[in-house]
Amino acid sequence: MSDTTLKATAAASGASATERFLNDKTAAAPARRVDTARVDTLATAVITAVHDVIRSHRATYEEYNALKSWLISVGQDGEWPLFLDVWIEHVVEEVAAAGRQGSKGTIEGPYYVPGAPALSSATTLPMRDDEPGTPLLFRGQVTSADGGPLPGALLEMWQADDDGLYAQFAPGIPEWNLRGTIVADDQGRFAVTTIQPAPYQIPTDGSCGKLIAAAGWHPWRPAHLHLKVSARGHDTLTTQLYFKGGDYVQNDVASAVKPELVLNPRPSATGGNEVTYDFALDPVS
Ligand code: MBD
Ligand code: FE
Repeated sequence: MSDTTLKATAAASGASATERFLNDKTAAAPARRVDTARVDTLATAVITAVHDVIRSHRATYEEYNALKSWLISVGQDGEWPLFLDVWIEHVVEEVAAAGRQGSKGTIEGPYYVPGAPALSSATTLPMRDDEPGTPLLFRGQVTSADGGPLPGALLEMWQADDDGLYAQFAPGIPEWNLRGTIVADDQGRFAVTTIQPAPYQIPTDGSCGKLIAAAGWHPWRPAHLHLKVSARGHDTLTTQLYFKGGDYVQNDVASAVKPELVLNPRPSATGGNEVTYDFALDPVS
């Protein structure tokens, strides 16, 4: 991939992710409804934790000013959604999912867009005529945690392409490419043809990329499929699925891999790969 492509991607994806979050009524609006006592508790705990780091590591004015510059640039680049979802969200998800009976989930990340085109239960995700990548037939069943099928369950899917880029966040990709809302059949079953995504690289020219380079970390997430699985009377499951043996499955920069989320596709008779994966949703408590 050329440098020009990467540069365009950092600027475009940061601004688009910020705009997408601010327009998300369910995610962005509750900020105004967190009560005073909780804000006091949480804000005091965060500030105190920072004080402790400064004292225990003898942080200098030079380091304090480097932090100040960097925090300002994260906002200027529109990379707060990326920063938070890569380094913080996995712990929020861990706390939120404690006590769940059904399938494991993981972080949503910055690139979900609601309202992807509706597709039938046996379908192909929207893609270009010459979409690069290994074809993947992904099928399974959505049930309630007790095993009962959930007819008409919805599977919202989104993923990167074979260059690791997401439609709506990277330039030059058709809207809704590799995004769709699959309506499961009367047994909760689905069969989706797609292509296997490539690993995702945090843009190297934005603030998050600069932090990664400055700290000597790597900027990669393993290849993954994103899903939100929902059905009436059940909690929506936000998850990601990875590919066994793939690069960065053992060292995801976003710490979002769990053993239950790793697929092991096998070659299919029609060329490409196929894999079965079932989802169990918790009834609303
Ligand atoms: C991604 O594609 C992603 O899924 C997350 C969590 C963070 C950055 C990019
Ligand atoms: Fe992703």
